[in-house]
Amino acid sequence: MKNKYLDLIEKNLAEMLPSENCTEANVIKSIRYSLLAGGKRIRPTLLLAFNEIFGGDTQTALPFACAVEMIHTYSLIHDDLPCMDNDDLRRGKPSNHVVFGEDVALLAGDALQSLAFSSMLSADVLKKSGINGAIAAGFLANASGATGMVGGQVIDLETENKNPDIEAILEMYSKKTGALIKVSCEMGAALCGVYDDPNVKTYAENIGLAFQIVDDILDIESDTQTLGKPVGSDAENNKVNYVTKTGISESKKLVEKLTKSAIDALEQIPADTQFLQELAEQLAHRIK
Ligand code: GRG
Repeated sequence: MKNKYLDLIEKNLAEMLPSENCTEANVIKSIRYSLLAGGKRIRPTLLLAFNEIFGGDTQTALPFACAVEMIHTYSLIHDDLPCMDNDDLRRGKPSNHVVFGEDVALLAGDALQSLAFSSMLSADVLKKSGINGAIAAGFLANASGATGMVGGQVIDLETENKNPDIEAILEMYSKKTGALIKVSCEMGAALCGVYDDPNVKTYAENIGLAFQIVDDILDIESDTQTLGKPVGSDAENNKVNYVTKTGISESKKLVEKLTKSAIDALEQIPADTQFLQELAEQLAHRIK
């Protein structure tokens, strides 16, 4: 299935970056290097697809979709730093800190986070999105912070060299990876005034968990060239994950179960959800 939103996302991400024609050009080059390095653009796609099924306007939703991708890219830049996973390859290119140095990479991540929020909360954007836009931005702030994505990363760091049980691993996944995926779906709906829809929540939570388990499987079964990032990094960092704990076959079974639950939830939404159904299947069976 072709991602019908991909070109729009790429074009808008490029347009939202500040010009390099200034004294702080180096950090903007560093941001551009990672933000425009490809990537599957899953999170902005989810946001735009949910926005569409609830009757939203894609142009109005685009700054929000790009903001989620900015937060995701900042998390990848920081995740690769020597103080975190210390990975030197990302999206098929040397990691940001390898090219720009740790100091600029750290600041590029910080600046991406600010840019995400200024992109959603500018007067022009809020004039179109109204209160729903401000609410969606608030959702993203919560999901990416200490009780969401960053919190999940902290739990992940603290479980190195430990043996967390399956429940603890899944809780960590639901924050580290799941929070941003879930909020992408919720923001798309919220921009249309749809908050707390149980079917959106079920779809989002299930594909979020499945996404991280597939990531763990690929870390074992795939290779660096296909993934564009190093494989085997969990084993190298002495991290137990769902796959090392339960095995590949059990993990694949859980991915299928989660994907089915996600699709069942979508079927409860009275709209054309075919794209999102196919996306869930595609993510479960992705090769990168
Ligand atoms: C504040 C110093 C500091 C660090 C924070 C927040 C954080 C570091 C890390 C977030 C945790 C994280 C990076 C989780 C990984 C989630 C994941 C599976 C990422 C890969 O996503 P894809 O496959 O990547 O969508 P592409 O490249 O396709 O966008």
